[in-house]
Amino acid sequence: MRGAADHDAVVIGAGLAGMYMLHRLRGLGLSVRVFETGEGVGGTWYWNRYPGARCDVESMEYSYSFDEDLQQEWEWTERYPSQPEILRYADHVADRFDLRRDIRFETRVTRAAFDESANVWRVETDRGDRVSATYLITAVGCLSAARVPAFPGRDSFQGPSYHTGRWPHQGVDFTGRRVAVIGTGSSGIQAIPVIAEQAAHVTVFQRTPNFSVPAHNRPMEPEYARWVKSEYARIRDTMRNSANGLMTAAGTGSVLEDGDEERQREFEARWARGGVAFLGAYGDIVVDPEANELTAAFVRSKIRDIVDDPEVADLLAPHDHPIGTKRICVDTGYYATYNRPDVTLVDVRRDPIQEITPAGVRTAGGEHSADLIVYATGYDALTGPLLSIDLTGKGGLSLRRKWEAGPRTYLGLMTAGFPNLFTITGPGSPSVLSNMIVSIEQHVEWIAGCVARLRADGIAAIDADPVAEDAWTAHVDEVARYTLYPRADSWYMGANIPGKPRVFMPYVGGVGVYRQKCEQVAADGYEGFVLL
Ligand code: N01
Repeated sequence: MRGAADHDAVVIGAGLAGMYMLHRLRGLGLSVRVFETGEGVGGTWYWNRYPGARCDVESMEYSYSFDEDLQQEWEWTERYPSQPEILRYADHVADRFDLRRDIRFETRVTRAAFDESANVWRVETDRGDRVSATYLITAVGCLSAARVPAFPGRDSFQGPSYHTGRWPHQGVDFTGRRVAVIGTGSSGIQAIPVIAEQAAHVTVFQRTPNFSVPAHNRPMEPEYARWVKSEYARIRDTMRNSANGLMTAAGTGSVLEDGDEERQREFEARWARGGVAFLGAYGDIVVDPEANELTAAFVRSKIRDIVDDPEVADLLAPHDHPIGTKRICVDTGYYATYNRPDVTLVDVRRDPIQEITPAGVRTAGGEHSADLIVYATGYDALTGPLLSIDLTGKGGLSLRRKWEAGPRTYLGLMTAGFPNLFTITGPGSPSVLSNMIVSIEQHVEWIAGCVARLRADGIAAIDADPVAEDAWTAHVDEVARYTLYPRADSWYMGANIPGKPRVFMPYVGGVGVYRQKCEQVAADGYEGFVLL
């Protein structure tokens, strides 16, 4: 079947998606080459080694389900897995399934072009590889294109500076140092309390306050782990068919149906339990503005309760976006950190950053000296990692050109004009709105099923039908508009990147609904795709 290609498939990325894709394709008897920029496997969990880095999905749910022995044998030590523990898990999976022999590390794919005459992808890397493959599968992650804003004078800073998503492997010693942290998204909110414990002083530069709920992390309770393992078949099934890939069902009632006391009780109970499930209290929190405001008001009241200085509490309380429309943060002691005498909050909306100087950060109000700068400034999300590769499809069509006005995909799996190119958790799929590993497994299994079918039927290539793609892209937009999501200047909307089209990129229709749609499409002979 391979014809003239060097490999049946090239997979870009050896994070949790690329690793499983390799395993599945091998299972079909395919020859696979994986290219990975890092020195090791793990993707997000390889790069994000900043202090406090931890997944906000619980350990028992943030793990592969494809291998029964693996899910029974692996022991998680905490309710939420820390970055080092997830990286150990990724390494274990790589060893267990002997994945490394097909992965070329420290190698970035720079270009890939579809050769119509041979129906193959020609792939180039920064190490000079030139290989061809029948299938090209991107497993590049949704939040892997780290972004440091182009502050004037950025390179003049005399001390070290680090982006949270490109953290040095040997770690950073903050002892006795004055640290500037720019950014208060999930990464900043996790890192700030841990850095503050070590550093002499921390100055936090906040542009937009974020809503955060407590994690209440704790050691894993062995009886709980045993129970989940004994019920895994049922629990995984629930997760796969849920709205967001989690095992706790989201509420379906309305915030507005409950009286004040009942609602307060519900929010308190969720707050005490901790984690992202807070937003699952009711079904209309990210849909109905009034329901949303009542929920937001509860979190603001918690911030005021925790933070001693009312002015600082006011600065930390978000007012500019509906709760949940930017990814809700999950923290350990974040708000309480501002009660420390050695932590200062600078509101850069009122007092903007003008430049980075050799000695620190200058805002309109003056210079804030620092020995070290931490950029917790986020990512060019979803499209960024794909467009950083020079991808060319049929007729010399470049993906950058095609997506100039925003990503266009069919099911987030393929984009018309780029035959045999599959995008794991691409824009237009639930991806970042879900428990990523559930969405990764669903995509990997769908793609493997599709490839098996193409090979069995002797079909050289598959492409998205432009009509189906238009309809899906419109549907993704339509469903988002039904919610409050488009109201926020979030990275879901591309709003954090100057000049990026303002488009809601992930599919908000729910993991279970989306899975059914994908399965139906396959069962109907790949409806909406063109078989070449
Ligand atoms: O990035 P972000 P992140 N001047 O984009 C600020 C996942 N994740 O790395 O909001 C000043 O959320 C920016 O301000 P604003 C999770 O999905 C998960 O923190 O643009 N400030 C914002 O405060 C998450 O959502 C976990 O006004 C500037 C911050 O930098 C996603 O990754 C942990 C600025 C960026 O926040 C990204 O999170 C970590 C500028 N010029 C990450 N530019 C867990 O599982 C940007 N900012 C727990």
